[in-house]
Amino acid sequence: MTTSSYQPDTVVLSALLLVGLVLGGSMFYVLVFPAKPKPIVCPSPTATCIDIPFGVSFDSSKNFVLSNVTIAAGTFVQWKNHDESPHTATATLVPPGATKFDSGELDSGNTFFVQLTTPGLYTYHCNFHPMWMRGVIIVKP
Ligand SMILES: [Cu+2]
Repeated sequence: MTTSSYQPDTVVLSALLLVGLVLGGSMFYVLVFPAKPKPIVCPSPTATCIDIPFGVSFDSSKNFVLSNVTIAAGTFVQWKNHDESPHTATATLVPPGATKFDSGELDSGNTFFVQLTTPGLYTYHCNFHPMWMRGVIIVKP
């Protein structure tokens, strides 16, 4: 009478362990370092760039550059903060059915972009300097 016992193959076990480590490691990486949206290529046929100029935090004669743009529906608008102070691009009015965008605090050198698909008139301002940092975006169908 013979007894057969199951002898796990150490190669298979090692391979499984390795796969587990790789999967676990990549999950860890994804959880700890979530992907940030990359700045889009700007300007391009599908993206309009708006600068937040240096000094706009204390110079009320400055504003978003350009502060009034017209774009095609489905294209992108990207803001870049060239100032030393944080600013925001925060929608104050959007067409019916559109979602209000808000960059949140945009620190020096950072960018924020939106894709606007609903035609109509959008207005936005900077939450920190709403008296003079005001912009308009017209989205054409
Ligand atoms: Cu501001």
